[in-house]
Amino acid sequence: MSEKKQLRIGLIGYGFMGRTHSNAYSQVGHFFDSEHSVVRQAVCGRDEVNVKAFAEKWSYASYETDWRKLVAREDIDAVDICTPNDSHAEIALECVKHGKMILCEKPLALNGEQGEAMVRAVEESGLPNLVWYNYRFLPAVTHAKNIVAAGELGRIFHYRANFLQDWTISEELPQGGAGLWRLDAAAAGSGVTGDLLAHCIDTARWINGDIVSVSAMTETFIKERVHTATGEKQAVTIDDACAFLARFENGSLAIFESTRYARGHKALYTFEINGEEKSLFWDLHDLNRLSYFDHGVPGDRRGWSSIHCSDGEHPYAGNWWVPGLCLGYEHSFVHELAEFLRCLDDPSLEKRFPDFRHALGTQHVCDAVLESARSGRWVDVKKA
Ligand code: SOE
Repeated sequence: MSEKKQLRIGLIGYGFMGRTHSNAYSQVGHFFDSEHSVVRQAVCGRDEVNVKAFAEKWSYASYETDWRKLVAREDIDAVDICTPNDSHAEIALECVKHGKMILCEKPLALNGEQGEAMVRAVEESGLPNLVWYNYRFLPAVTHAKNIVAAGELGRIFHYRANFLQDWTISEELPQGGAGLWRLDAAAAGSGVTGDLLAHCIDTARWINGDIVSVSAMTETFIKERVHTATGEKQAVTIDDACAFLARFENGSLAIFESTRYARGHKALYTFEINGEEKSLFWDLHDLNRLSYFDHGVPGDRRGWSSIHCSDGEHPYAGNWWVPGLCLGYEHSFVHELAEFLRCLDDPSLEKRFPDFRHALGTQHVCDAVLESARSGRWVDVKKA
């Protein structure tokens, strides 16, 4: 048996995202070839009973209750930051000091200023780095990217995306604490803009290029919620909903919308792109399908078709089961990790995953969106 290089992971934070990443660590070696084997070396969380139970359930070799200890450990090669957004920058900068590669949950940081410091640090160190914008790596989404990159759509006119949820409509829902930190701007940075629109923006920039300017509106529908830290009602400082118009560098126009108040929608992420020759549409609730319209087909046969991206020729699909069988949400994380390993094996290869600098570009769009909503004006997006 050939000796593989080990990539020993230290995971900090083990909530919902900790589980998706741990699943990727456990699966990737079974389905993707690499010179590296991923080792679940340690997991870190403040509650010893819970973190120990997580380590056992997900086969981590050890656990820590102090993240600084984990980052300093000699037997850790890469740190996965799965904590709330307000700690990403501090942990990432500490990782750089200790020479650790970093895999960071999205969004990169609370804002562009923090993001810039993170990018400077990782780029000066030369350490490999990744941000978990996972949706890019679903076969149908990567297929859309490849079709657009091949120039098949011709001139692109429009991009539109939505990410709709409904889980915060109740006034009784508190803000802050485990599971609910996304409702507290101090921990999250923003509401739907950084949490949900950041995904839409990442995919859009990847497929359709840079966004140059935005005009946004936001709303906070529930003005006060009990904070779990104090037990008192406090002002809600996140955006509950956000919609914005955007101009892309390629001249196309966009409209983006996100809310946690779209009753009936749990995670309806959709995007559509309209070109002169073709249009594409994708829907997270039917994630294996890419809807495809080709104006080149004779008029009497022309119409939207639905490509089930599960054939051996579709991105990533051939690494899994036999043609026609479905993949799910969790596979997107496995694919992103596989792309990271591919570049670790051969750093001269072109990166197909978002690194800190790509994620900073998305962070700058989010900042511009929030500034536009505050000022009521169009705002130019800073380049990353
Ligand atoms: C919020 O509900 C959330 O879990 C986001 O934080 C994730 O990034 C998104 O993929 C699903 O929704």
